[in-house]
Amino acid sequence: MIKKTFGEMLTVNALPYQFLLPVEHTAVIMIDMQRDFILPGGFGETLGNDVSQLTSAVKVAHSLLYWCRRKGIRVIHTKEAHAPDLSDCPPAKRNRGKPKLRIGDAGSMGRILIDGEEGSDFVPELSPLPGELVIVKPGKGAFYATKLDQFLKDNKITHLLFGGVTTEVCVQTTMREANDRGYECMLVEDATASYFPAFKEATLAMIRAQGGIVGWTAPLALIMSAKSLI
Ligand code: TIU
Repeated sequence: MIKKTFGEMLTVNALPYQFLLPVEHTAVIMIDMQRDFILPGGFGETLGNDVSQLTSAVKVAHSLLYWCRRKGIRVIHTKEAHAPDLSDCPPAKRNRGKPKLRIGDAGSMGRILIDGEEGSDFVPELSPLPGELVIVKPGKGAFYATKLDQFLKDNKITHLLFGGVTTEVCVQTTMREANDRGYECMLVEDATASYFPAFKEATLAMIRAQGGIVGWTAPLALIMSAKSLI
């Protein structure tokens, strides 16, 4: 009877304490696993970053997506990318800093951070499957100027798992806003990465401090070995 009402509930030994995961009401949001951030020649490298820092998260993110698909957990992918005419790119974003190439300039994987270009596409290991939602976002957060919140509400999603890059920029911005919007959020520790390992560790600590002020964190192995309550 309970099972019919609530469906399967997993208990994850997360930090700062146990995370209850209602399988039917959970989605995983994989943030910006694009060539522009992960491979040489893209946006991340033009900003002066060592993109090799992100490679270890790709394999774990792949395992996370396949575990979610097997469980029937809905998979959502986001990509940070702009329209070819840059109409959705604020000048403040394009003009910031002294990158080698700016957003919209021609690079070795096409125009930097432009939707439809090779660099804006996902790394092959993390390509969406047919039917999975892809949110194209002009900002760091996945709620700003997108239909993400409406989609989650339409599908009765209350709990979110997060992976992707980079931990302290697009992942953290999205997770903080999801938390404000009332979603129960857990970041999968080894399915996310930063160009700055210390920033990743600080972000994980910030999220779970103060009794889980932004949410929970757990490595993928603890999620995959979670016991079912019912
Ligand atoms: N630069 C950096 O760390 N990240 C971004 O610009 N976007 C995302 O995090 N996706």
